[in-house]
Amino acid sequence: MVSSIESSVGTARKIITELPGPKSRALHERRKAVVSAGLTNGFPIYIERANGAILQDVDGNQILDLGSGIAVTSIGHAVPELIDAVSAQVAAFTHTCFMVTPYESYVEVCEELAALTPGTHAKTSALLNSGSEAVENAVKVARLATGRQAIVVFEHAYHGRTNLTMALTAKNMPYKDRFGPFAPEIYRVPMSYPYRDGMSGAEAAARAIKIIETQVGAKNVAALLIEPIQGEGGFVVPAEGFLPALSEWTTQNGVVFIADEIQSGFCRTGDWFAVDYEGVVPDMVTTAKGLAGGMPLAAVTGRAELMNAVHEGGLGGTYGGNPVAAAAALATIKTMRDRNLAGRAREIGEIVLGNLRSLQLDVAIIGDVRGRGAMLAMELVVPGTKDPNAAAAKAIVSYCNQHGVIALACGTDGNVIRLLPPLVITDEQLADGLDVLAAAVRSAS
Ligand code: PLZ
Repeated sequence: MVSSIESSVGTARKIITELPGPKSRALHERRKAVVSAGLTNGFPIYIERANGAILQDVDGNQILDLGSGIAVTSIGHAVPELIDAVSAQVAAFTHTCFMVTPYESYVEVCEELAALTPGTHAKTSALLNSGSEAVENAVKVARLATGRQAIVVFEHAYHGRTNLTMALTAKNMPYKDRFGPFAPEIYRVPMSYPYRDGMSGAEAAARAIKIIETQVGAKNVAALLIEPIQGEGGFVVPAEGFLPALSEWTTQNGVVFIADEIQSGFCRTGDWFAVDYEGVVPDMVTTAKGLAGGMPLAAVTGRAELMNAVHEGGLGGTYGGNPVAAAAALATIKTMRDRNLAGRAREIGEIVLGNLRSLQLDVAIIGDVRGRGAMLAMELVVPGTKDPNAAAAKAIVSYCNQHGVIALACGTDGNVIRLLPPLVITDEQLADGLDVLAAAVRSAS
């Protein structure tokens, strides 16, 4: 078994060169000649191998990963179950195209999705390659099944970078600027953002619904698409009651409620899905990222009557549900179940929220600390105000990187630091990362 080869990656952060080191810097020069300048690297250290929550770069530095490749490697790096499942599948066959000749693992992944996503109704899925593609397909199906066109999205939303999903995404720079024209029939309404709007969930839902009803018309709306906890837009956790109220309104009005759980799903928030927290049952769920432990796989899972309304051949793609990615997903889900990673996410949440809240008492730049499970953030402000402090976020990320910790910024105003550690991170690793983060915050204050 490939997994029995012992990893050479240690379990602690260890910095042996300046960062990025000489080999990374040389690779970065090579990159510039051949990789589009449109792609940036938050932290240009080149990775050679990884294990658990530690990345090892080409210069031999060991970096603590508090980002999981943007919420993807939730089960950690180089997990034996995943290595074995993927290796065995590569040896068996790598591709047939599910639309040509099917295979069992595709069906098994869809069975897992039907069982794990909220609600006991009959559900079917389509497997795709990326989160953006899953969102695109959810919108296609919702429009076809309802015979309506309008799609309602929220302020600060992020749903992808393809043409349709750029239109669904809120933020102009860097995602949309000069890439238009964008797809029509997309309407944006205010999100519940307790730190900034001070509204209850019910009030914020009423505000959004009023805008939909007066400016779009309920009967024109095919779907309401929402991240139950927003990701790129700033880890905005809506006030309690917001999601249930919207869900109820969609049910009353024949609107498809689509939960985009691409970042928040698969144990990240301490449940299989973020909507589980308030018992909301979406009509459709989009998933990707954490689903397959790093292999590219995404899915739309929805009520069978919606998903099956599509004519034969209406959904598909060459690689969607690729056998290697499907094997990775099955190993990932099993690992999450066996190791109770949802429970571990809740523990991580308690540790980190407690830590950041006490730090907040000491410094003036942390306006808000929020999150659930292992999807955690602090929003940085100019002291004494609520004005976004993107400079502080930038300084904190850079300090963390210089000290061998990956932390990511996000937010419409770029002023939020988010933590998305692998759920297998140890208490020691987490404490180490939080120490570096606290030093970074103090140095930026
Ligand atoms: N929906 C909620 O978080 C991807 C994007 C990073 P893809 N988020 C990371 C970047 O700058 O491109 C995401 C998400 C939510 C959809 C997507 C899109 O998923 O797999 O990146 O297409």
